[in-house]
Amino acid sequence: MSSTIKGISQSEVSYDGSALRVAIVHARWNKTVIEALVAGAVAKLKERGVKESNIIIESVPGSFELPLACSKMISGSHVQAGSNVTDLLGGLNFGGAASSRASTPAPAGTVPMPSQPFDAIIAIGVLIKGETMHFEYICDSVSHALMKVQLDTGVPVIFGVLTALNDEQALSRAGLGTGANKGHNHGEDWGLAAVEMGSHLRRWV
Ligand code: DLZ
Repeated sequence: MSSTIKGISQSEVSYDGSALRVAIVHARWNKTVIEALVAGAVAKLKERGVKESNIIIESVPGSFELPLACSKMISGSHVQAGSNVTDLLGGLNFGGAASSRASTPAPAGTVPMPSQPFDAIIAIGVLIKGETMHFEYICDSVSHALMKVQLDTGVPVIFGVLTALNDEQALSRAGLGTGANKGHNHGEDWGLAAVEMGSHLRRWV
């Protein structure tokens, strides 16, 4: 029996992601936790049928950069991945689950080909409180800005930003805690939320 009433109830509908195109934008701060969260999100996207070639992963330095990156990726998603975005990272390990990284800039003069816009975008960051007010300012501005991006663009932005008071909280929310605090990988929930919201959006427009 569960010891808490918290948490999402599973949808009665098993949403089909096979026609969806989903972007993941992740920050690079707190790499161990980020890797687990991105891997969890990718695993659930694939489980729901999203094609590997339709999962575009991009990175930015820190969580503060997530809103602009989401905004630009959404507005640029009418051009093919690889033609207008550059992978800022490379090198993170998503346990073999990594999908298309937009890593190859198009040759100069190439006319971008139209492609399917994103049905949803998952913004993943891990903010861990330090000694100053930095944490509060970034948590507040990033959450408001990500909400603004989704309302302004009409594309679901899944809020994958952990706002943890310490390392242990962050680790257990990625399923990386120890013993009874192992926790649950919230990245999996974000992958499912992206498929559900992307599917809704196709019905609602
Ligand atoms: C500067 C900073 C600090 C102190 N902590 C974090 C953090 O815990 N998580 C995170 O994603 N980013 C952090 N950053 C970086 C900022 O988000 C941002 O990248 C820089 O201030 C540059 O704009």
